[in-house]
Amino acid sequence: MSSDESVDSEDVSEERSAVAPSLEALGWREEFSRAYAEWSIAGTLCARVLSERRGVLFLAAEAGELQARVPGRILNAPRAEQPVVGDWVVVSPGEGEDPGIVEGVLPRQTVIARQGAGRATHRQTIAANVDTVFVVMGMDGDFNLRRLERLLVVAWDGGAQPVVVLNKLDLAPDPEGKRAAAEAVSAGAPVVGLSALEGREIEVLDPYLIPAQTVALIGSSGVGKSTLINQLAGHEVARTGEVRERDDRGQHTTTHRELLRLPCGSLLIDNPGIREVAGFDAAAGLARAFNDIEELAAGCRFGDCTHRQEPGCAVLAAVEEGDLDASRFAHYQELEKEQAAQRARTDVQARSNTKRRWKEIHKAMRKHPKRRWD
Ligand SMILES: Nc1nc2c(ncn2[C@@H]2O[C@H](COP(=O)(O)OP(=O)(O)O)[C@@H](O)[C@H]2O)c(=O)[nH]1
Ligand SMILES: [Mg+2]
Ligand SMILES: [Zn+2]
Repeated sequence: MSSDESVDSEDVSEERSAVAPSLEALGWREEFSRAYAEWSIAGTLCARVLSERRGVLFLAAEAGELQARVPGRILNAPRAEQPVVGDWVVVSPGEGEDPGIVEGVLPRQTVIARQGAGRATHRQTIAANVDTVFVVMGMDGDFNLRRLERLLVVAWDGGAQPVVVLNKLDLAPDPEGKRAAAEAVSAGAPVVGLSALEGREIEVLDPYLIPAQTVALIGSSGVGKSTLINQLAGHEVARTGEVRERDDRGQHTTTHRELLRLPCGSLLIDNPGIREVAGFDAAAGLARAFNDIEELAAGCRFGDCTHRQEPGCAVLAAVEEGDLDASRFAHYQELEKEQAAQRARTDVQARSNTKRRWKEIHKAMRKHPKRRWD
């Protein structure tokens, strides 16, 4: 990253904090008011998380932007309880320039979650309070219907409404064909095509860019999420391209915001953590993303039909007759298997947690033999 670019992002943040938006403009809702009313810590305020770096949050509040530290009590809590971009947090502000202290996270309306990396069994929330998810995919070599299905499962599972954004229209030899193919697997989610780089057809997003509503962009690296955000913002607010994103990690990017407010008042989340969304346990999202198959399954002769070889299977019949695409069905089965495996791993982990807790209790009992535990 060249030095003038980092200056650029400084300028942007200053501009933004000069005009402090109301909490409503930042996405505040009635539900948060109700949750906050239960907090009895005097002198606290509510703020929205713009980004998070090593236990320090960059926040937007009614009085402007501020920073706050996440205390050990919260850092040591289960991962799902830790603040992420888009969250609303309760903060005790610091004196003068000192960062504030995060007291807690208000209950989330929606989430974008993925399964933890490697053998981790916990779900990792990567963004919160998202109304709309732009599922971004390139119409170039990146175009992949199976990946699209997977991303739609993730979007729906967290409670947000997905919109499929097919980018790189300028590189697509057959954009209408791509669009039709995407529509066939999108289970009712709108599908739009545009070129973020050229700004072509960008206005197709207007209906989804609503003031005070939050849009998160998900999709593989390189599909043009940051380019799209810059195009919508009208100037460079997000870093684009592989090389610079890698630079990002090595440098002090304290002014980098993942949640941005567009001139139209809509809120956008460009989170590097949302790039890869792998292996998950997302039953609700799976059912929604493949509602065509779930509907067919209602017509199977047996209630517990696995759609493999049972007589009277309506799903297999649909594949046979060409009403259901065989590769879509195969992918559905694959995701279902993945999910069952994930659930089994989670169960094992839950059992060992219980065992560990009891061990600790027994140890404590030995230490305090006179204490009553009933
Ligand atoms: N041809 C073309 N290239 C694009 C388009 N949108 C983005 N790109 C390029 O794709 C690369 C990755 O874009 P970036 O926005 O960083 O992707 P991200 O990883 O999803 O944030 C960059 O080189 C962009 O210039 C587009 O609509 N058309
Ligand atoms: Mg990017
Ligand atoms: Zn069946």
